Amino acid sequence: MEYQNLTLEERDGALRISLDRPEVLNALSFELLRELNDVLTGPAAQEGVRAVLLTGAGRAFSAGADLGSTDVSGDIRTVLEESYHPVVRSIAKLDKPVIAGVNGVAAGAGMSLALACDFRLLSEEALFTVGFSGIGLVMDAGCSYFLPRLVGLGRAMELAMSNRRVGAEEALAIGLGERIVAGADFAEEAFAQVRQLAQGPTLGYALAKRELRESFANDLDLQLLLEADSQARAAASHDLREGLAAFREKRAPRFEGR
Ligand code: LHQ
Repeated sequence: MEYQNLTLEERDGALRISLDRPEVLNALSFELLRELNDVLTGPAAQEGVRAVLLTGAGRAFSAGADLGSTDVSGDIRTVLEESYHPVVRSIAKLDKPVIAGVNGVAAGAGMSLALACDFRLLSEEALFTVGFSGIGLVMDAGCSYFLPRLVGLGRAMELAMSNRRVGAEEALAIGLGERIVAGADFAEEAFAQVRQLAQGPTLGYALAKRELRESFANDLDLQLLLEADSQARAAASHDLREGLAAFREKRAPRFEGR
């Protein structure tokens, strides 16, 4: 399928999805969101793809909802349920790492999208702003779910109410991002790191993703059961056998993701 608002590149088992409307800082139109969900449930879900990088073309990650085409005083519930929620759910459900490459500003629902990913690589130009309060809206598209889980309740409150801009260094310090990728070519360096991840034990990553994502809703007993179930599946994997063989033979493992 041809995409008008995204650029895809698949290399070494990793898929890079670039939001590609740089003239409006990759603002999220309905069409872009439809295409993004199509990729997340189609090409990204293929077995040969073992890690996904979501990033932005040009100088922004995403400036959030396309204020040119989104009627924010219209039926916003339906807009969210039909256009935004499928994308957030697809990222959570994808059984492989989905990494945000935050190359520039991530505002409003653009920030929500970055927070919905499994973790975030930051360029030195990364800039987060909750955005919503600047125009009289509230957090949506998962922001109020992920933000306090990442930075804690008090910081989430402060960021939501101040609407201030958080740069890469502070983002790293407070847990909005996990790694700064320095250097001139962020797009290539971040992709290289995600391609490295694509060589890992993908089934194990998928199980870990589920363990961690569900841990906030589970009590200790449920979480211990989930861990035991996950470990039983990991223990039956080809990659465990390969990992043990590589350890015995004192060589690097060649994981196949199964
Ligand atoms: C834009 C946008 C944009 C369209 C820049 N849309 N064109 C609401 C409704 C429904 C469901 C889902 O969720 C939501 C929540 C939201 O996401 S509401 C939107 C939240 N985002 C914002 O409030 C950010 C709005 N943008 C800005 O404040 C600035 O553009 C930032 C701080 C991101 C960047 O500033 P600058 O670097 O100075 O760039 P710029 O403002 O000059 O923008 C460049 C172009 O991009 C410009 O177009 P132009 O034709 O003048 O060159 C902007 O109009 C356009 N653009 N954001 N969200």
